[in-house]
Amino acid sequence: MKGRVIKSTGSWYQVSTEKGMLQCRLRGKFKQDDLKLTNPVAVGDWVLLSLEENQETAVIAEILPRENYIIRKSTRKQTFSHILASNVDQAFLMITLNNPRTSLGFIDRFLVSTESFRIPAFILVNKSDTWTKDKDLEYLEVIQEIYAPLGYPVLLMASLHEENLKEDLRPLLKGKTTLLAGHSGVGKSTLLNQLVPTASQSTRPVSKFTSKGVHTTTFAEMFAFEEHAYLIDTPGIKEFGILDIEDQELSHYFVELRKYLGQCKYNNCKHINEPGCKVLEVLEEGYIHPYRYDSYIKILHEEDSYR
Ligand SMILES: Nc1nc2c(ncn2[C@@H]2O[C@H](COP(=O)(O)OP(=O)(O)O)[C@@H](O)[C@H]2O)c(=O)[nH]1
Ligand SMILES: [Mg+2]
Ligand SMILES: [Zn+2]
Repeated sequence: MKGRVIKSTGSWYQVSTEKGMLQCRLRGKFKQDDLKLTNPVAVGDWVLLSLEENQETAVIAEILPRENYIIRKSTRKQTFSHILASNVDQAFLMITLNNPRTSLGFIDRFLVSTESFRIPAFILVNKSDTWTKDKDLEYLEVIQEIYAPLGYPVLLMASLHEENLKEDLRPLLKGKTTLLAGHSGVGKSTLLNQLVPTASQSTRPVSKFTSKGVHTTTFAEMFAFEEHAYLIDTPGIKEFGILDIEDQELSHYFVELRKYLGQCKYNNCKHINEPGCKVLEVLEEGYIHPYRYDSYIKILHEEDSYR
């Protein structure tokens, strides 16, 4: 029997099948290609099951090949990664402009991880009701100026207050599995509760003292928005992992750099300071945003084990 993992709570997995929801577990160890993972089975995985004798629970016999996946660094083991979700059709990155401000570096790391699988990404700028200062609006302008022209739609919202979000987002969500990601406290669960009232995901105020949201969602979980449309709520993420990307490959995942690849003098150009580098040339001419180039260089210089 085939099913899709919609929730994991450590040792048990909730799997949606044609016979309804089944509690499933793993038997033995799974071989995980070359990935060093802290979770063998991820939300979004398609799996093959065999029913146990009681007919009420099942064993996951096989994980079907993943079309794509989004990972983050394990919080416990430095060189390990944790698959947040797999087999997603598109990703919503929710961000906020203040308390706390989502950094451009964080956005760019996320976009590298979605681009590596060509997963379409949207940027949801939430809590629009709190934008009172010039510096919020200036930051918003920078975000719109950078990402919209690259093909990442920038949507503004106030998930706590808007009534029509469900209708507004319905055309985007239809027929797709959508990953909802972002720092803790930005309002992901609040949005999810608007879209899927039965989800009743717990939400919690951002702490006044630290401006850091308290973790209320500990595991990713998938919810049906309507038939064939799913949303995956993820726990707040500090950093995304970028796995197995070679130096020369990284620029493939910056859409605006990708355009110029093959035009540098050296075919192994990393676009740092090489002579005849096309990327540096167009950066100079203003065709690449300096903040994006900055992110590129920062990710390039990170330790391999962190990528
Ligand atoms: N002012 C304002 N607060 C919001 C909005 N959306 C969510 N919040 C609040 O932000 C806090 C964190 O929300 P939550 O959905 O738990 O964030 P999550 O960690 O991303 O799931 C809660 O106190 C929400 O009520 C919004 O649009 N405006
Ligand atoms: Mg949450
Ligand atoms: Zn170059």
